[in-house]
Amino acid sequence: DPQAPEWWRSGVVYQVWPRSFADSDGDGVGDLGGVISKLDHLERLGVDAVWLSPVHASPMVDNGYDISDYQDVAPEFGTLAQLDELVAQAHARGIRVVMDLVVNHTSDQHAWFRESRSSVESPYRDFYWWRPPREGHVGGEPGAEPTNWESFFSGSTWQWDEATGAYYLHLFAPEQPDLSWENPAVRQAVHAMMRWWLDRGIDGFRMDVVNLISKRVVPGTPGLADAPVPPGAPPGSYAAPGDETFNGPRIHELLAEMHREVFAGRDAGLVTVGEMPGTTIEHGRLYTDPARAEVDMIFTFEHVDLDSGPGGKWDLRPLELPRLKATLDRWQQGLADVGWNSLYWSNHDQPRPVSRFGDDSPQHRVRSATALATVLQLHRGTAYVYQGEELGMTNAPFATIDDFDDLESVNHYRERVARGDDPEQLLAALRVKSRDNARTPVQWTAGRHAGFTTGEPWLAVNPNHVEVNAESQYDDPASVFSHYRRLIALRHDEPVVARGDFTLLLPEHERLWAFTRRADGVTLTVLAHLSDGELDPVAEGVVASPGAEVVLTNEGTAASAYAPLGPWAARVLRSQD
Ligand code: TEU
Repeated sequence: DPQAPEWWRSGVVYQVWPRSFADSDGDGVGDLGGVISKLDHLERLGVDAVWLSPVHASPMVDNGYDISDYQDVAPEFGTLAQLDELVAQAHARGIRVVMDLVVNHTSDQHAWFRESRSSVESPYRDFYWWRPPREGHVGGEPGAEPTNWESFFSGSTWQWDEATGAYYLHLFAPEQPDLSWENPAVRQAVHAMMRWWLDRGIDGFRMDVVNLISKRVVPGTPGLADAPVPPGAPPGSYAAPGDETFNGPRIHELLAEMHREVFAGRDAGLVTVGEMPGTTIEHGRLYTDPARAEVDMIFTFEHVDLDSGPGGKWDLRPLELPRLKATLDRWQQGLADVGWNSLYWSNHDQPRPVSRFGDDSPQHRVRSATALATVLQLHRGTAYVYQGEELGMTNAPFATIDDFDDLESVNHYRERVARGDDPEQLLAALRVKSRDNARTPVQWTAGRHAGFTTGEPWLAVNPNHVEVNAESQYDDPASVFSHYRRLIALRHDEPVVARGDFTLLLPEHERLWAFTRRADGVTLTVLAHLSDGELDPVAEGVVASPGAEVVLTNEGTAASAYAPLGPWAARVLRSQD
């Protein structure tokens, strides 16, 4: 029921990354007109809400995650009036609209930062983290940075600013200075901005890296501590901060305050989801416990870190199915009695799931995309679908470094090549993990530029749009799109999906992902064979329950409940006590 206050428990949120969704004016960049023009697609899919990645005014150093005006729309995306129209048209179809909230940092072009950097006397000075050089060092020289922290986007997190002779903190790009949430004026300004958006009619926020807003301040100057340097790292290297910035000492207080100041007393249907890398189950329970009133749910990262080694995201590791199952299972158990999970395979920062967790060869692409969707969405939690995932879009065939756009990829490549690493090996890792894989234009048709734009797309369209596109999938019951549609309908219609307990079966099995969901005498059994070949579930140890009926499958003609599973087959069984 879309009117229910907690619609999101059985609901599905569709993420639009506007730059690559649909272009309505032929400039090669997706825009709000494009989103409006595709509301039919979303309605047909059956999603409950859209999460719109940032469309705010921005110099686009990090594709909109660097906001220069929180209360305006970037001209390449459209106007505030169009955003209002999108909200109205979405609401008319029963689809809610969730905005991105990027307030760990602003753009360096935001008025607050321009003011802040202009003078040490500025009333905005303490909106950001300004610090003197390390004692005994000269500002701007290597090693003089206030801490040894390494930025998410390579290099130091500290930028020397000649004008006032101080460093400012940026956990991401230098053009993304971190706001100081220690300053009550920052908090009040952000809360006011959030209320302004809710008054405009939006339905909630996805909060960008919101668990980074409380930095661990230790008494004394500069008040921030070095991160531990991994053993064997050359002296003077930067180190990724951990407890110094993630889930800091005031984080729960700050989120509770935000909830009080912004959400209390408003429409119970509003939804909040905090993006929270580096979060433990213990913190996850605190963040999402309704009694604490912080956020409704969080995005965690453990399951998308399993194919990385100790060297971080570019240090490729093979993915082992038992570890993936165990990770999701731990979160299911951890947030079973309090709290709530978000379920996602992909977003604009992650490679395409069918290429990463499935098999994107022509032979297995459709089956593996649908098997993965089935498994994920029948866990307990709110399900997220990232644009193109519902079409089975794959990673892109990037040939050279010039084919990449994202600053994370490009900075990493440059820094490592300069250090003497092998360019071919670096490229191999970028092809697997670059965020650009998720950012190629959505494939609407088999035609020119996949129907994304009538102009020249800002990032090349994947040539496989000839086979993989929306138009060819709508009326094909065997398509990825049709399967997502049935799956979303099942989530809505079957209360056990939101309410039921979760039991993982055969946790050590390397090819079978099987679990049950149970509530009110109803049991759903999910069986997914995540590999080529054939698998007999009963022979592998699944106990057949009498009277189980197949309610969803990606196998085409319905097999019997416990028949052997073909390559990448997924089957959902329902039985009643
Ligand atoms: O991402 C934050 C984050 O922790 C990661 O997703 C990170 O950017 C990525 O894994 C690097 O490998 C959020 C946004 O989703 C991302 O697009 C922004 O670049 C980032 O914050 C800064 O705003």
